[in-house]
Amino acid sequence: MRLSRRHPRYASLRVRLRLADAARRGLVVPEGLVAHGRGEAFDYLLGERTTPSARRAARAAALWLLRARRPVLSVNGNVAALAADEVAALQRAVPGLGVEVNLFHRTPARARAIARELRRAGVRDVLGVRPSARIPGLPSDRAQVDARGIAVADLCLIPLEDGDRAEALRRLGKAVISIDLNPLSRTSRAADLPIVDELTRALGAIRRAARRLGPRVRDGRRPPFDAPRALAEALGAIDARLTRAARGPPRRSAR
Ligand code: PTJ
Repeated sequence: MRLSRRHPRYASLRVRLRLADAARRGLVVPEGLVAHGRGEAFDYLLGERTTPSARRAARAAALWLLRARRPVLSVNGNVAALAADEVAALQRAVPGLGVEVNLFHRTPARARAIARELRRAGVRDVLGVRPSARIPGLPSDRAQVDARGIAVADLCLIPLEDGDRAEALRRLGKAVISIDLNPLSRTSRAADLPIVDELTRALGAIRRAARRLGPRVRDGRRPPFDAPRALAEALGAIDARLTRAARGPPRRSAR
């Protein structure tokens, strides 16, 4: 299908094409397309841009990642399809960042295809293709993890995650950074550091912040982050947009 650059929703249509193509290649499950639609709806309400609050969260996330002993980024089908290049770039900016395939709808073939996509983009040492440990108390396939990755991580960066696993990771004492456009989701609410922003924008913002901070900030404690405030600010941004829209289009002055 050919898309016109002049279409007012060109950027969004391009992303949809990319996801649909990834679904045909078996990277993304049909449920992933539905999840994307939910994300798009929240992005629309947020104004399809990174809010100042999300930018602050991304900067804090960069510092947490640089100071972690063993940080791991969890990758599912949607993340591989939309952001494989950004994942590779973030791994370059955060030395020691593990990248692990972790799937809700897991088949060995799908895990291998996602790992291939990540390697093609330049990700080094992809974990999770052959899971070797389990997160206790989780019934879904997302419990299957890599003994060298999420199982031993002190910090997990979890984009487009489900609430059950976010909560299970926290119960294990791991620090959790989420990327989720829905500030009301259980994942956003469970995270120690929720980033309410679109996946590729958020990964890019974290990478740029990590590059600016550089390795000199490595030593030191993780500074506290006010997660309830970040979520309230995201809801406030949505509220402000809806309130403006409800007032109707700006009146033309009668001159
Ligand atoms: O590849 P698999 O098998 O691991 O499955 C992946 C999906 C996404 C299907 C699975 O994790 C799932 O069902 O996720 P949920 O529970 O629907 O949650 C996805 C969350 O991500 C929702 O809150 C969406 O609003 C949000 N979301 C969707 N697309 C984006 C997003 N957040 C940020 N950026 C996006 N592009």
